[in-house]
Amino acid sequence: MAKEPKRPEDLSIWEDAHAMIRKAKAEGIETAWDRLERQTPHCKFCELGTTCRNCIMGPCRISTKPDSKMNLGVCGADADVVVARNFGRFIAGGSAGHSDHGRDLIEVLDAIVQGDTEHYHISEPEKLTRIAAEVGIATEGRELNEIASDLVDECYKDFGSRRSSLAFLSRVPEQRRVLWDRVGITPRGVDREIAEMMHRTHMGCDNDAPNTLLHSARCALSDGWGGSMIGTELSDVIFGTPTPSRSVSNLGVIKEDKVNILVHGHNPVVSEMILAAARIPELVEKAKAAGAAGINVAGLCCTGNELLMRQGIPMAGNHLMTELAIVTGAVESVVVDYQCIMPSMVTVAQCYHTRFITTAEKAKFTGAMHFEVHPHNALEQATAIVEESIKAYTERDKGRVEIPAEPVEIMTGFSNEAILSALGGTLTPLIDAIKAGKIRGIVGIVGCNNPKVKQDSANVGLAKELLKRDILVLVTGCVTTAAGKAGLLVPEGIEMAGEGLKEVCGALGIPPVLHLGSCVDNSRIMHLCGLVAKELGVDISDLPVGASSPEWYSEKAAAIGMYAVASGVMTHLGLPPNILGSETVTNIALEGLEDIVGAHFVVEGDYVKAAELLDARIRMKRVGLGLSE
Ligand code: SF4
Ligand code: MSK
Repeated sequence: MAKEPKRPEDLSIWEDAHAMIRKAKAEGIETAWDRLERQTPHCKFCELGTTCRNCIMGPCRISTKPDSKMNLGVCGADADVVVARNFGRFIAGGSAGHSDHGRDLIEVLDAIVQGDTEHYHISEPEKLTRIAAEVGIATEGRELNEIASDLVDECYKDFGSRRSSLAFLSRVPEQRRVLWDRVGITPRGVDREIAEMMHRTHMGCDNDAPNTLLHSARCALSDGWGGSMIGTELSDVIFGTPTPSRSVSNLGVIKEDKVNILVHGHNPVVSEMILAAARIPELVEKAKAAGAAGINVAGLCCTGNELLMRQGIPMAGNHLMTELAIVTGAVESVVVDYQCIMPSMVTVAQCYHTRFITTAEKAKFTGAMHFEVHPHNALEQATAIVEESIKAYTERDKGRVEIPAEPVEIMTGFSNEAILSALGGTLTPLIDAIKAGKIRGIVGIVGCNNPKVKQDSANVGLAKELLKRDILVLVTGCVTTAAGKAGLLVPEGIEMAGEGLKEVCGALGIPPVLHLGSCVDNSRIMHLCGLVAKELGVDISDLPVGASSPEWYSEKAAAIGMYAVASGVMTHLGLPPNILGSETVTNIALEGLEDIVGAHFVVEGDYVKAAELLDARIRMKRVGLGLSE
């Protein structure tokens, strides 16, 4: 019997998504959910992580059945080796994504220092000087440009292989640094750890699964405390440190009477310029002359998060809303940089008047319009993109427009600096609230959507479960829009929190779920953990904290999970990585890492059970600190 097609209500918890899935179906447009159905069931070997394509004596499929004749690859690699190598390369891919993003920010700061750009500026001299001092650069009595130049050099050095440890490890508690040294996973250089992972996983190198896994931890640490952290900090220096502000979210932020430009990807370098161009009065006049009421820039995924955090622009949606946003028929252009951009969006855009515009030399899409953006031409290119979007508006088919929701209010902008300022300049009120049990613990819920999970059911469900237990929730990435749409990113959200959390957030006038930014901004959460641990004189693994990625899909999310665990934070994943074909690797991830780095992964698809596991961990850590459960 043919399988019943899934109803939109089974695919997502959101009405705006349901409406657009129906519209897409009616208009013959396919989405990720349709393609997932056709890809299911997936290859079992790949799901278990036991396929290897690392040389052409293969490809090999390693059977996990004990009596199989196929339990070794041609070279003799067994399931443990193959799974560990595949997982290592997966983590290296994620670390490379975040860190190459970080490098792009160094290049922009370098262009500012060299006078090679008129479009970007140092907008936070105080932060630049502060982080320069933090990494050991002399700042007293020096010109800002000299300090910036030295900071650029320091950051570039973090990518190379001349160092024994990264500059921002000064933010890591001493106990943890000693542990990393003892285990041999102190990250030395971002590019070095990534390149070494590729080397180790070449045929005939690291054929000891636990050893390969340790290097994946080192590789991920170079992302979390290196590439990502540089990305976050330099973005703040160039575009401003986020401060709390209000905005709105869901597909209702797309405006029927405006030229709608959606920015998508991760890096603020392009999207900030698009926003600047959209505010140029002559371009606004051009849009009006074309019959629109103005120009509306809204965000998707993490570049949206970057602009939301700093500029308060509205958020149209997260990962699984990206195709659906175009289906509204009211999007003039989707302007992308890189990462998490489904190639299918080119096709969806072609079904409408929508321009799909790429901007990065390293992320071109066949069939897209390409306006390459560099520091020296950024505003000119952004202006041309906005002009193209205005032209697209004149081609919009008004009969196909459907905007399915009213926007929901959200609050954003909780950088660590903003959190400290809300607390009166010191962590003491937060620590006191933790000690008193009003905030029993803190969990970062981060990451993506995955069509294998009903969209945002677990992202929102887990957040609500934790709030009830007086656990403060921090969000980044695509969980942001989920939490926002669920009403958790406004101060009124405290009604869904337990009494203690309600009291603390109510007194501060903040939401019970705080938005800390984009995927690279998970480094803010790591930094915050470091600050709290140092203040208490303990290791990060002693803190009543946890991490979770309930609906993750990407290599980058795995890298985030790995650096969280290696930093001492137990991390929940809603779906397993492709490692289950090796008992050794699975056992190390789920248990063994606890003995090595003081934290481990848990995999649990049921968000209520996941909340219980995180809660149990928090209880254990509280008792360890001599606090009430
Ligand atoms: Fe097969 Fe070994 Fe080559 Fe992998 S490295 S494809 S297991 S022969
Ligand atoms: S965009 S990595 S889908 S969070 Fe950062 Fe969202 Fe996950 Fe991409």
